[in-house]
Amino acid sequence: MFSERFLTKLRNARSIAVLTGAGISAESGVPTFRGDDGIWKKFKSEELANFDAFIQNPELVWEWYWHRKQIIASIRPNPGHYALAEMEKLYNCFAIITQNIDNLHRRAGSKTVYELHGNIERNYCIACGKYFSNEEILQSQDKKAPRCVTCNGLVRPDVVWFGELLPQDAWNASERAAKRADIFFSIGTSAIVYPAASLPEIAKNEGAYLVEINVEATELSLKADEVILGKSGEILPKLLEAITLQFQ
Ligand code: BV8
Ligand code: ZN
Repeated sequence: MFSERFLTKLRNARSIAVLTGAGISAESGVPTFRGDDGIWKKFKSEELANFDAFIQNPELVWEWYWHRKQIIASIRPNPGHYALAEMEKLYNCFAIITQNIDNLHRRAGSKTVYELHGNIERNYCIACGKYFSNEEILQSQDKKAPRCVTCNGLVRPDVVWFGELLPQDAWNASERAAKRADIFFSIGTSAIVYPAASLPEIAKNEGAYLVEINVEATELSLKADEVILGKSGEILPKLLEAITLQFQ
């Protein structure tokens, strides 16, 4: 399944960076954004994942996020998340850079995880910045548009919306990881949302071996050194096995 060239790279790699998108969580039951069952289908991202839409219609945006919070609360990591958590133990320098907000990499045991687009399990007040867990906002009188207990400001999910800057430390750490990677994986992402989608090229420009794992070709496929077509939940356990054999 894996080329000799790739297996040699895996044996000699010192540093690995992995960019993941919605596709790695698809087999856990989390709908992707742009696939046939894509959650953008029902709603247009412009209507929902941006600050103005939130101010104009917090109830509608919250309806969408409660729907996703429910899905994410009911699912578990899949073999792809677990395989990456095991792979991390085999390399000195291993970072997961995720666009996902579902917290599944941490729940699978991955230690170094940079969340570029936030985390749906956290929420904060847009007026005073106070953080709230999902449990805390469930106490809120008005669940449809939860308010801050301290200053009565609107509470929002702690995710990065379109037109918003990514969290500075997560971005800086991800850029550093991409620049020093010997192998850069792009897994389960359509690679069209920037600036996250610029990381594979940043890595490649610094000499990384670029590997894409996806069920179909993407904007990135032509630039990749290795394109492995298939489900990440099936491919990653096989990749872990191949790497483990390399180190025996
Ligand atoms: C910013 C969080 C700047 C919220 C999300 C024109 C050109 C270039 C850029 C722009 C432009 N116009 C606007 C921009 C900027 C914009 C952008 O990139 N837009 C795109 C759509 C063109 N970016 C931004 O706005 C970013 N901020 O640029 O700020 C700035 C500068 C100065 C001052 C102020 C601001 C912020 C972007 C973050 C948006 N937030 N999500 C939420 O989740 O609710 S984006 C959303 O898309 C998710 O985070 C998601 O992760 C991300 C990317 O999608 P994917 O993860 O790739 O998911 P998708 O469904 O697309 O693909 C799934 C893939 O998996 C598919 O390829 C499929 O084949 C594959 N797959 C499916 N099943 C499997 C599988 N693969 C393997 N195994 C399987 N089983
Ligand atoms: Zn407040």
